[in-house]
Amino acid sequence: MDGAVSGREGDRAPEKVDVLVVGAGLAGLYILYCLRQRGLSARAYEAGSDVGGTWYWNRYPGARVDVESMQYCYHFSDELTASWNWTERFASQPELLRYINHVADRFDLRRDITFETRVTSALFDRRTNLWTLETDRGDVAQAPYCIMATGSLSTPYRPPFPGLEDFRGDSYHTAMWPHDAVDFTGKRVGIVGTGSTGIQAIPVVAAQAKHLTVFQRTPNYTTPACNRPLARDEQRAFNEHHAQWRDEVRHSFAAITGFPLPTKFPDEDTQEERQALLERRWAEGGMPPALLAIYKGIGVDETANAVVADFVRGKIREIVEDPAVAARLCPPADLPIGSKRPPIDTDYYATYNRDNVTLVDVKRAPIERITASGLKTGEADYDLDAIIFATGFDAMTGTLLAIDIRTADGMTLKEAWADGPSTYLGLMVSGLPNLFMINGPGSPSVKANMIVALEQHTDWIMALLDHLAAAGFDRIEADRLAQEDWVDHVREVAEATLMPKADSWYVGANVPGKKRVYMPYFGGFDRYCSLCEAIAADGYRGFTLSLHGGAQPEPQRDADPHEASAVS
Ligand code: N01
Repeated sequence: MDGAVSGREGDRAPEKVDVLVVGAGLAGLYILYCLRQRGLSARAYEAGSDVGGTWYWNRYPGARVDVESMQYCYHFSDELTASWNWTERFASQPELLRYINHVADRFDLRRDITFETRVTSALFDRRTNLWTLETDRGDVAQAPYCIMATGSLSTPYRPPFPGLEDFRGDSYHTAMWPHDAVDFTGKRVGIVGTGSTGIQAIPVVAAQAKHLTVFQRTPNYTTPACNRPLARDEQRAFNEHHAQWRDEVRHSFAAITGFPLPTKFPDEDTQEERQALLERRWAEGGMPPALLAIYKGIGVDETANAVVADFVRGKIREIVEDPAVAARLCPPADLPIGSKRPPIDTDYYATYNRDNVTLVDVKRAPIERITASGLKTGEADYDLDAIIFATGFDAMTGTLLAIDIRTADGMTLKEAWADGPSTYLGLMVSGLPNLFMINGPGSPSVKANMIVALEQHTDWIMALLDHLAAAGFDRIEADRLAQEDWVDHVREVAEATLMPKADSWYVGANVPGKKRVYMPYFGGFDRYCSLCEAIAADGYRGFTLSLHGGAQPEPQRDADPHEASAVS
């Protein structure tokens, strides 16, 4: 890789830098940019052979973003914004990857990244105040600070169906898609999974394959993306108001704008008014809140939620010609809309009207095994030439826990998270000084526009590094009690909503044995930003700042953090 510098030649001393970064996706690149601006040295490690993270790995047919392209990009530089024109309302994966490469080139970021290298361990020594990273290729690097920019959905999950090694056809996981185009022409293809990924891939694969069999366990609600080409004028108008947009987005619930906020509860409208409004929003399509934020209360009240859920079920029955298939596609009444990640689609339900598409219910008759010629459920054998696993990720914690993160005095992340992830603000873990997470569990992360969220996290960390340097400190640690308060707050916020009801990856239910904890912070991006700002302004309340060794810490805050709860 051009410009990549490796620390791996022979047994030489560890590479020493100011900050270590794990991951060169959208977060890792922005961190490198910010560190460079400050004159701080960095080494980033990236498992892929190039930049891009999610958009590097997820190359499956139909992959595209579901936040409008103009919003789903960096916003730290007006010049950068002006240097790029999106071609579609919702950009496709190839365009997103071109954009990310454009950013890496423009700011010459690759020279701090070691590619095709996976970090295997991270060890903090309190005596030296250094993190030491080791990689699967023998690199060793040290720095006082380490930032995990490892992504929320970066460890693919494939259920351990027996027999995959016997399969004579080709198999794919959507998050490890080959770089060369895959041609399904003339093939009998099976796809397992109808989450956001399956819903995007199914219409595209169906249009190419001889036959597509969809193995669905839980039917999903999806609404029309209404994707379309983006006019230059729209981009120009957006760019002209970029500063204003940045301010608006900071005060928004999910770090996106562009849909009317609800003003009424559903029962404040008549049945006819509700139907007319829902029809209008369905026809306009767009980002998930276009329909999910149509009325107040949809996220917290089952009756309000059912107004939208029933409407979508009605649409499924309207679009899908075979009533038995439509019934199979309708999500059950006890699955609130929005409690699983709400996808948006292009022709998803209509795809089931094609003669070459079959929908198989694997809730009723689960997949038993992969066979030499295809796949076997409790009811039938299916002959297939290719199987696509759109079965998701070990989300939010999987990638961090795959790295052996520990301190020399015996604290390990694995043990700390045995009962589910505990963090302070989704930024740090008590007991692991100077280690930061971007979009970690306990932060808005996957419940917000991820790029706006990663910029906010990175900016907060950069301001903190400036503060530490100016104040003569070199260590920060989250206080245990502040962390406990935060974990309680994250749980209470989620429990006041319908969100934890679904067996979703948000609660880890998709990975057998994973502790059930609602992982993202669902209190709103706006509220979260205000809290982060207030905590920093209050001398980093809930954190202990110190100078290692020598003169002992003048903790900025060592009183019982319950006194001034971080979340008050
Ligand atoms: O993964 P998922 P995904 N037998 O976990 C099924 C982001 N994303 O890759 O629902 C049979 O949602 C599982 O069934 P069930 C987005 O945040 C964004 O689709 O558990 N089926 C489900 O249908 C998204 O939420 C974009 O019953 C099995 C599917 O596999 C996240 O990535 C696009 C099974 C997994 O769905 C993950 O989405 C794509 C089994 N043993 C993704 N195990 C955009 O920006 C699992 N399944 C648009």
